[in-house]
Amino acid sequence: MNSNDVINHVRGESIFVDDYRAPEGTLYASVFSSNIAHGKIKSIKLNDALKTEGVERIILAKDIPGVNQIGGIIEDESLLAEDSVHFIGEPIAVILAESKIAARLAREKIIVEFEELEIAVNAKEAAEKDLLIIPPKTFENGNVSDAWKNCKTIVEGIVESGGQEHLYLETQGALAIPHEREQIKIISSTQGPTSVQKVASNVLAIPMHKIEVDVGRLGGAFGGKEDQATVWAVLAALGTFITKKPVKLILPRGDDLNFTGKRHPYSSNFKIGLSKELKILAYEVTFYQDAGACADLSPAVLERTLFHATNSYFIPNVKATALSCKTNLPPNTAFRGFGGPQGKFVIEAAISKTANILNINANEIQKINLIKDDDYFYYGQKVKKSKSILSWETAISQYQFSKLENNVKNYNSENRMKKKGLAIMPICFGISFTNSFLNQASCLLHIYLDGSIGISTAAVEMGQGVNEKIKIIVSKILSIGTDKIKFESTNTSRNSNTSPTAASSGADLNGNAALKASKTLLKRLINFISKEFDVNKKNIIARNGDFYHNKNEFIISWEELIKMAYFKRVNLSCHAHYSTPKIHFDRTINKGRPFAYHVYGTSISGVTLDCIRGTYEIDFVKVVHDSGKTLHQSIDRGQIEGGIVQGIGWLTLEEVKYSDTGRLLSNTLSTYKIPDIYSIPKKIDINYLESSDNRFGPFKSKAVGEPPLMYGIGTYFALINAMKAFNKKLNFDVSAPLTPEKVLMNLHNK
Ligand code: LUZ
Ligand code: MOS
Repeated sequence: MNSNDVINHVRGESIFVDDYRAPEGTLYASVFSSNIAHGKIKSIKLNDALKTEGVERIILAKDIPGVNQIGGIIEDESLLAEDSVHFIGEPIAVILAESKIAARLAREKIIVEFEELEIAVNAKEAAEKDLLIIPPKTFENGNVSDAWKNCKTIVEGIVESGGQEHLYLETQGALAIPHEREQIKIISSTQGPTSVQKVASNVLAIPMHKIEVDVGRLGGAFGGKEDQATVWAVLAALGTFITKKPVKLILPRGDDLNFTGKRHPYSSNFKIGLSKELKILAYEVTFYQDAGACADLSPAVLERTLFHATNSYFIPNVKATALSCKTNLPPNTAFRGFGGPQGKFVIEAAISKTANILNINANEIQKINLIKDDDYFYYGQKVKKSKSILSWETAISQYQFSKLENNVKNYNSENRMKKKGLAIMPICFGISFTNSFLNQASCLLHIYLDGSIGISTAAVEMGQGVNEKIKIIVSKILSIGTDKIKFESTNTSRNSNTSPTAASSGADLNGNAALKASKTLLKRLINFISKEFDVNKKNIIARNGDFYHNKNEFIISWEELIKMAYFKRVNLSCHAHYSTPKIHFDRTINKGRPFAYHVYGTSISGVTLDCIRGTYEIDFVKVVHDSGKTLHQSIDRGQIEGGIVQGIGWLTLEEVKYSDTGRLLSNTLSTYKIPDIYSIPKKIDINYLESSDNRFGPFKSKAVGEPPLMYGIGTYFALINAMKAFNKKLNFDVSAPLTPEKVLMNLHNK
């Protein structure tokens, strides 16, 4: 977020989709959805609803002119249910009315008769019934079955991790506006404008060039708008296509919570084997992913779980299998980390359980297994410029770990009903979309007559500060102030065929495209100066908006140069495209080099547990983070702090609960608890481990969006360690989230 954004956000002046003033004649949409989790639709009665005052039209599946299909990876999801429904919240009808109230009132009057069918509401149950989204996937290296006999210690266990609600401040929504000749402009709160454009084109049976998707900014997304913003945008466009009127569709918070998918819950079985020296020799794991009722992004999420199954550790023999299980819940989707956190949580649980059995600290196992340069990740990528050991050792010394350990020991021997716990969490996260083709971006840069600049990239600003980072890049190349640069909205007419802003790579990909565009323009301008002023272009430099020759001989100011270049008919615009070099992955053998690079880091979490109440406080999270050369320290700090808190929330407080009939129970903010000012860590220390060896990031920066979320995993194990200090017989197959209720039940378990 740039400083202008901060001020405008605080003043409430920033424009989100619902803030666009509705054009005259706008219709408001309300979505009627299934209230059973699986069944056949026997009849739909609209009569009473249609009679509601102000209702213009109710749209059903049969009104769709093109294909009734929105599935991105697999075509298994209809826009509007036709004959059957597969989860509670599946859209069936869209009411269009003159006011929001009228649309909502009419919705109450729609009557649908169902014939209910059997449902599955958890992953392992679905797997037993063979309800899979795709065939099981296995990544393998070495030979686990041979390795067990060399292991001194073998430990098996089960690990559960729960879902997580994105809870972006701005709910899902879109405004569709008709133009002449069947053209439609969609203003959407989406991370993926091109997905919206493509799906709308299929659903409306019109070519993509007739649909313009525009994204100003999002009030948060966290992956929840990577794929799942599309349905609402396309429903609005469908309403516009049919009525020829503008349609605004904004989900009220309750609908948003009930209708949309979340982070995937996982249930996993592991087996880990260690040598006498605590080297992990073999690791076998099976992940059961709860995909919900349709594929959505689940196969890609599943794959990232496999990529991150070994976290920051080198393990010579690994067999990891993952099943994407089809349940009757809203389709689960991208969420910061994209399956990576679920994979890392299991290996950390395996290490924690093993340490408990061996009566040692988990960090003794963690430390000697950290991956280092010239090792290979088990999917075949060679390790280069690893910061795993460096960040670990820096954290240990910088934060005086042995002193922290002694504090805990002393506190625990002096207090009977209060216990402290400590844990270290190393992270290692691969940067790039795992589908190589998505790693591309573009930028359109205009220099206007007065020297001001307008820039538009494929990146979507969602509060993560990508636009400010790109401004810094352009300003550095052109040597002009960021105040001269304005960011345009993300728009499919300016940048086409865009990848979603996701996978932590928005600033890398779009920043590199902007870097290319600015360099091209700078070169053009320098050539122009060289010709006009008859000076050697090698001796021309740009500095603070002016151009100099031989270091200090002033030639011309930026403004004068631009004016002059215009009159001499120099092209002052540039469009550039960037694609990440050297990445590939072969899915026939599941080996390759899928990631441009990895982001590493180490955190130390400390907690204090009240063993009478089961409540806890997080005393601190201390981090050494592999930041490369950061483009903007406070933006990166915001990402790291937010990631830590969101990771802690996922594993401690946040409990997504469905009933046996597939109904979301935690569907309000009084029943779904996210971290607040009282439950966040008392202290977050961040030490940037700077380096300048990342040639894939603009100006040697590194991606920062997702990796810090996984520091939160350390806090979970700090809690486990505090519980262990109280109850030596603690059952280690406990699952996340570790809510105070769950802590209390387990603390006093014999
Ligand atoms: N989306 C995607 C992602 O399509 N592929 C990825 O690898 C990914 N990773 C993180 C977040 N979104
Ligand atoms: Mo994301 S989970 O990078 O949208």
